[in-house]
Amino acid sequence: MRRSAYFLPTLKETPSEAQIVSHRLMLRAGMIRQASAGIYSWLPLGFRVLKNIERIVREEQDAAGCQEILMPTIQSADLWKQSGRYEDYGKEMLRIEDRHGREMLYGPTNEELITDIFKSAVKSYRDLPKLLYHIQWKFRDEVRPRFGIMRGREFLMKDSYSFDLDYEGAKEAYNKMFVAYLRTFARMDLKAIPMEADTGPIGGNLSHEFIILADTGESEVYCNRDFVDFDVLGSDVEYRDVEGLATIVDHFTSLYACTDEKHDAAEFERRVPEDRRHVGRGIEVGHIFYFGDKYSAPLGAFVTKPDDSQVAVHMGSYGIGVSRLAGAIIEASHDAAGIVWPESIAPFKVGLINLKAGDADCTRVCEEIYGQLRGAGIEVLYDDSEERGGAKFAEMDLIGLPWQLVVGPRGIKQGVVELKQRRGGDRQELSSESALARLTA
Ligand code: P5A
Repeated sequence: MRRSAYFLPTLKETPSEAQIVSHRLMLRAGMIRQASAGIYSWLPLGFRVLKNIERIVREEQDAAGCQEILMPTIQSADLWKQSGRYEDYGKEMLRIEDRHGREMLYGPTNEELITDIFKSAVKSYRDLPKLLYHIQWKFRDEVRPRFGIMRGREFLMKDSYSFDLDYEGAKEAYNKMFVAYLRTFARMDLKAIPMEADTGPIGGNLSHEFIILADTGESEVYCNRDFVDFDVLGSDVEYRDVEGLATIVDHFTSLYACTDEKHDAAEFERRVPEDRRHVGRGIEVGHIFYFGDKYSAPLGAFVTKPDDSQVAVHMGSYGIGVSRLAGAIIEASHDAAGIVWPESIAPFKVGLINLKAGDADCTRVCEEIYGQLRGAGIEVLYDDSEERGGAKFAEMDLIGLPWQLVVGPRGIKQGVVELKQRRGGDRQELSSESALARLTA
């Protein structure tokens, strides 16, 4: 992509309405624009990031055997009346009336709808287990939308739902998602700690929030520091290996980690040695629930068992805040100059800077490199604009691409270009061939 053609409305000034660094940087880097309170448009740079987050989430869900579907954003109120949540959800639910006077709503979550879909198709234990997910916009009329897309009213969620014959089956599904979540966040260079949590309006009695430690987070957390040392990407997970999954989950759940609602000061002191205790704040990027027959019983999702009796299926639901993750990753990875994207999430891998756009040699070398990078399938943002060098450097640092390749007249005379790594700031002068080899390796 050529910078001169790209829709990248970066801001020089720090927007005064933004209270936390990720919100400020997302606005300054031209990733999002507010449409109304808690509702945002995603501009090209931000949209690429959102798609990359989605891709990783999707790959890990698919690997765990979860099948993708797509449910609508607008739902009928009927199912919600059957589950009893139409009233319970209160003002957080956006209620809509259609032209025929029918009560509709903009879905804040999909337990009711998926249970209805499942019920119409599955009647026997033979068709279990099932794991389904979708990635869809949700609406919650939050009292205090804030921090940009972190706590929005409209936000993108990945939500999965599991259906099993009994508690043991449901716990296996829970463990699968637990491990898939550890892997998903690790691939984004995030350390997300599973913490025992309250279930709120979703319900049930077994639940973990996946939380990234950050001072700007909205959750208050208490945990054992030993979480920091576990490598979940070290080996591939075999999702059919029920024992193997349980071992990983047991390792995590044996360590103390709770959100404030579940925190018990006496137990914290008993279970965690003083030098391992961590008390702080964090950002909730995922939340998983087991709630048994809370929805299947009232909505009539029963299956026949081998002995021909009927049982309401055991269900769980598993959410990831896809749009919130864009902000969470920035909170976890930035410096004074701007965003520092992990490679897996970066909107482009390389920023190619032409230091003197009017110079024939600089432009020739840049065009050559640009063509070669694109030919090698590398995503590159080529700053071919007439701006000053200083402004180009500042903007590249702000938008946080992992690599910067700088081409200037002085270097060209010596046959070199400069390759800078955004994280850590390492710079190296080398031939354009060597730079290409590094980037395509
Ligand atoms: C689980 C999937 C649920 O809704 N039902 C389907 C369950 N869980 S949850 O914890 O309420 O939400 C799941 C994740 O969505 C993100 N999230 C938000 N992101 C941005 N703005 C919001 N207002 C918002 N509310 C929830 C969180 O990451 C949460 O873990």
